Formats: sequence, C-alpha cells, structure tokens
Amino acid sequence: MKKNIKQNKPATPSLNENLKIHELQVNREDGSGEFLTTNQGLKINDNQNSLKSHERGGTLMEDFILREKITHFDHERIPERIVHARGAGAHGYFQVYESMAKYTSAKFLQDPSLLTPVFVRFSTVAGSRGSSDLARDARGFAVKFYTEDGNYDLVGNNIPVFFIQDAIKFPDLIHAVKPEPNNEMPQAASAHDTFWDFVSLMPESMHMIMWAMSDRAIPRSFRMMEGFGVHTFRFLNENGKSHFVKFHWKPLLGVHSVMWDEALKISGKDPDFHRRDLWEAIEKGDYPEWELGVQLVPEEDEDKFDFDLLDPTKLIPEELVPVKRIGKLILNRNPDNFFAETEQVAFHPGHVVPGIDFTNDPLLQGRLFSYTDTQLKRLGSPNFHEIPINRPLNKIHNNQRDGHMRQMINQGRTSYEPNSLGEGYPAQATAQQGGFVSYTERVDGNKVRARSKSFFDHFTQAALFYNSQSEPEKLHIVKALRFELGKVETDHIKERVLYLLAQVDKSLANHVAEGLGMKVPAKLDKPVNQSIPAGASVDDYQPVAAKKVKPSKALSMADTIRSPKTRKVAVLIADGFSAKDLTKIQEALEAEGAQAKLIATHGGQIKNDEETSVKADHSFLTTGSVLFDAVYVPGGKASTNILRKTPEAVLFVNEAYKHCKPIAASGSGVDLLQIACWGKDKDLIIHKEDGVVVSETYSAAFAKEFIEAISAHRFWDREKNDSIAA
Ligand code: HDE
Repeated sequence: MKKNIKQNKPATPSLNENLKIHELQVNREDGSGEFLTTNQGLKINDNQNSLKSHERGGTLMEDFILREKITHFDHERIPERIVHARGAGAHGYFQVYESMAKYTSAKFLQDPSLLTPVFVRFSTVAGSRGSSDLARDARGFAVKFYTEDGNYDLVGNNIPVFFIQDAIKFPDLIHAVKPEPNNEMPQAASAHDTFWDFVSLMPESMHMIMWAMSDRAIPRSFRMMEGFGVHTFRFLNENGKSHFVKFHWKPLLGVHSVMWDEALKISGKDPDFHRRDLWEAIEKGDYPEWELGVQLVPEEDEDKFDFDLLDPTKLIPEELVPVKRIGKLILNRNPDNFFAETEQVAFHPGHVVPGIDFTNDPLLQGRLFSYTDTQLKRLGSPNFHEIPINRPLNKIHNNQRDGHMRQMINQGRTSYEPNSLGEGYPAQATAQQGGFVSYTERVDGNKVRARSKSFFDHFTQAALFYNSQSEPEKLHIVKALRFELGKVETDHIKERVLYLLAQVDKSLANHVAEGLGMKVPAKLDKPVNQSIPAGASVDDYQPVAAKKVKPSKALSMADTIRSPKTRKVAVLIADGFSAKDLTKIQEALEAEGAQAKLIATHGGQIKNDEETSVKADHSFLTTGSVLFDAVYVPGGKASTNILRKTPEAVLFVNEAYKHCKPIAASGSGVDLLQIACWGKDKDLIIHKEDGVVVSETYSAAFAKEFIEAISAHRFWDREKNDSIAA
C-alpha cells in the first residue's frame, strides 16, 4: 500500500484550479491597516465610551453605535447542534489513485490528477459545545467534498455500526444518552441510568455497545482514528449498473487510543486535547492523512451474507469483502474562523453527486430528512447554502427565491419552469449532461410499520467484534463496562445489560458482573425486543445468543500501523541537566518526525551543565504526563537531584508508567525512574522491562530503542501490574 501512496504523491494544491476557485468564493477580512467602522461603513471615532448626557450622566438612547454593537453581540450565538455539538474542522483535499469509472460516474473519483477540496469536521456526539474532547463516545467524521458536480457529503463516524436500526428511535437514543432531563447531569457521558435503561431494552444496540466500550471511543487523536460511512450506499456507473458500497477512512498514522484513566485526566488538564492536536499538527506541517477505502458488493450478491446489508448495526467483515483503497485525503489548512467555518458548516448525507446513491437502510432514510431540517433550525434560513463554507464550487441555477438573508441577486423575470420568457432556462439536465438520476430500484410490497426478520441477529457481530480483540483490548472493554454500569444506580437495569452481554459472550458478562458484585441473570422477566414484525409473536423475537464466528483481524487495533511520527515526548529537566543528552535526543526525535517538549520545575530559562540555558516549554504546573506520548529524563546529577524531590516530576513519570507509555532515561536520569516506577530499591539498569529504556550513558543505540518504543505506542503488559499507584 505504501508504494501506492508514493506513486500517487499529490501535486501542490496551489496548482489546482478547483482549490483556487474555492478560495475565491470565501469572503475574508482581517481589518489590518483599516479604521473601525459600523456595519453601515461609518468610521468610528470613539470605541471606549458610550454617548452620555454629560461625563457622569446617563447613556443616551441616541447612541446608535453602542446599540448596534451590543445588539450584534446579543445575537452572536446560534443553537448548537443537537448532536455532534462539539467539533473541530480543517480544510484539505482529496485525490483518487485511479479511475473508479467502472463502478461510479462520480467525477471526483475518476481523475487521478484532480484535487478535490474538502472540509472535514470531527466531533463527539453527546456532549455540549463546551464539553471535553475525551468523553467516551463515538466520533463524527464528516467530510464535505467540493466537487465540480456539486457538494458531496460523507457524514460518517469512527465506528462502522450504529446503536439503532430505524430512524424513529434516534430521538429516544439521544434523549437517553444526553444529560438526564430533571437535573441536566451528567455532561458528555453515557455512564448513567437513562442511557443503559434504553440500551438494555434495545438488544440491537449490543454491537455498537461493544465498539463504544472499546478503546475506539477514546482516540489518541482525530488523526489516529478510522472513519466509516456506516450505511451501505450505492455506486452507479454511467450505464446505471449498481454496486453496494461501504466507505472507510484508514489513517496513515494507524489507529491508536488512550487509556480510560488518562482520558479522565486529560479532560481536566486539557479538555481541548483533540482539537489542539489537530490544529497544532496542521500548523506544524504534519498534515493528517487518510486513505479512502471501499468495500464493493455487486447488486446481485445482496443476499449472499448472513446479515442484511441494509442493517446499520452490521458491518461487512473485511475477510469477506476486502477494503480497496482508492484515494487519499490530506488536511493541510486550519480554518481562519471557527464560527464561520466549523460551526456553520452544514453537512447532509443527502448531498450527493451523480454516481453515488442511497439504499433503503431505514436509518439512512431518516437521516435524509433530518439534516436539512436541523440546518434550518440552527442556521435560521433556507439560504444556509450561501454561507461561504457551504457554497458549492459550481454555480447554482434554480428558481428558488428570497428567504432570510438572501445573498444572491437573481436577475430576470422568470422564476418558474417551464417558461418561454426565459427561453426555458435554467433547464433540466439529462444523465449524459450530468443530471442526477436516482437508481431505478424495483419496490414491491405491503406498506407496513415493521422491521425485516433479516435484522434480528443482534449478537453475532457483537461477539465477532469482542472475540476479534486482543487480550488488552478485551480487558479495556470489561473495565469500561464496569465503570459505566458502576455509575448506574438501578439494579434491574444492570441486570438486563448483564443478560444481554451474556448473549454476546458469557465470560465477558461474568467478568463485568464480578466487578459489579452481581450475578448474570439466567433469564429476564419481561421481553426486551420492542420492534417485531406485525402479527408476529414476541417469543419468536427474544434474544438469540451469538452464533460462532471466526475473528476478524481488522476489528482489532493491535495490528495497526506504528510510527514515531508526530509523537510528543516530554523531556523532564531542572537546572543542571545534561546539555549533550538533550541536544542528542532532540535531534534523534526530530529525525524521526517526533518532537521533544521541555518540562521543567519552573518556567523561563533552565540552566544546563555547560553554563548555558534553554527555555522550558512548560512547567509541571501547566501540563501533565497524560498530554504526552512518552517521557525522557536526561542525565545531569544536579537536575535529577531536584527532580527526585519534586513530587510533580515523580507523579509525571509514575503516571506515564501506569499508562503503559514508553519511558527512557540516561545517566543519572535513571534515578528519577527508580523512585517513580517501582520504588527506590529497584536497579533499573539490571531490571529490563519492555518500554522502559535506560542507559548509563546516552548512545545512538539507546535512542533507537526508545524511538522503537515510541512507535509501539503502549506496553499493555504493564497494565497487569495492579500495584502501580498513580
Ligand atoms: Fe447524525 N445528525 N443522525 N448520524 N450526524 C447530525 O445534523 C441524525 C447518524 C453524524 O460535523 C445532525 O447538522 C439522525 C449516523 C455526524 O456537522 C442531525 C440519525 C451517523 C454529524 C443528525 C443520525 C451520523 C451528525 C445534528 C438517525 C454516522 C455531525 C447537527 C436516523 C454515519 C456533522 C447536524 C457535523 C449530525 C441527525 C444518525 C453522523 C440532528 C436523525 C448513523 C458526523 O441532523
């Protein structure tokens, strides 16, 4: 795959016409060198004082400048998104590797020399706009492609399945997970009664629950998570031939997560952790990259699977249908203005281009209604498409007119079709002229409120996911469930969840029950399935335990890409540290694309052992080890003596150790590790442990070993050592 990436190294974006056009469409203003004005263009003479009857007098109604300024301020907020309120966005471009014309007539998927501009917004689902990035939650991964045929939005998540099968349950799901309505607690958390009450009555949620309780729900970075279109969509080629398609985004830095204890602490130390990480990586030129993957299923193979392609609680195992990587997404520009771009961007799964179409997935069908409706509420006008971030590259021509905040000045007499006064324009386009033609799907049946029987195996894929996890990943799922259910106050809810977990995997249910001090119930008093086909018996639709399935490697993060690139290493120093050790590690890390940050006992300049000094990036007060990927303690007796007596320094290393991170020390730096990792007596030079790299003197081999450890991300074996306190 690497070869593929190199061969298709994208041209400089500034050469691409599309990118230029998009730039021109956006209004920008930075006020530099200009006078302050009112919104009517009047120059302002005094922006410090309101107009008063005299110096100590009352403010005059006449002060139109004050009134304009304050009125605008009062109206600055728009409703936050009902879901996915907290997010961060970035601009970039997409480039296809080779023409996909065999499968789709979508032009942006045909020409490898074309760079299609994109805007991507990552988000959490449940929390409010001001909540922490590190909540246990699915992440939104919404991509707007500005194609020459109009905007295409791929509005996906970092988890390939969803909690529910039918859109009619979405308000219930979201009401259940949001803070409880009587006291508005807890914020951005699923660990509470109403969520688990709902889930325990909806066995179809079990597959997504496995993912949401796994480390996928606490990513290390937006840059290190996968994305999925979730639903099955259609590709249509120019002959109208249809293939079912599942979309994937594969991150080129691999898929990595943090530990739950870390997530909780990051939420306190830096609730903007993911947002900052994305911003800083782009500013530094470490552009995040993903490959777009597709799983293609010919129309005639629809019934070849033992699950329904239309069921959004199911994925297609990569062993059954491999993911074909067809192009690359690169994010290379931060937004200029959060509100104008990230907040006002309006995604909609119904924004498609010729060559891409929908299926009857009942969740997708409901989404096709919801997104425009939500934009009308949030952005307040049917003209939301005129906001710069939402404008397509190509020009819009239609007879839609007027409405709040209309920007376009439509000319001419005719605003209807057909017309002869306007010579029939704007006119319909045939398929050959690029007109969108829906797939001609044969539909035949009774109008019913019901669910297909093919949607009722709720546990097999949940078990597939669980059994495809590595041992540490399984342990994290058990711990997550113990945490979440441990926060639930109502016993019968916990019992119902345990019962459902037992249908997925008995040992999983038993482990969780043990942590809760409960027993897994053998059966439930009341049926849990709410949705059964009309006229069917409830008994026929009781949970049926998972079928036996082969594990799928792609579902585990254990086998992912590992690289030191963009990793942040904390270097702990105090006055007297070894200048040589620091310079060498900085060079070694930089050569591998990682970066060193200097954390010291105080801010400002820190003296080294050569009578010069360096500026600290942080003092222990303004940061924490949870914000770094690895820790290095250089030599320098004076420095280490101070660090050993600095509780924050000891805690820093201790937490990194507890969180299974790579740690290194050279020379007297080892002294700090001795206290922080195992207590004073252990001789680290003799005691070798994976991920703890120590050396009496700095050497190239030592640096190499440390960098390999950084690539490994975590050393989960350490987690088994329960006696580590932090
Ligand atoms: Fe969304 N979803 N959703 N959703 N969704 C919204 O639209 C909705 C679903 C997803 O960064 C809202 O503009 C319904 C699945 C993302 O701006 C709203 C249903 C998936 C984003 C809405 C779903 C998603 C949203 C709120 C069930 C993964 C953020 C604000 C039928 C494939 C986009 C907005 C951004 C946002 C409705 C289910 C992904 C209310 C009714 C499944 C990434 O329209």
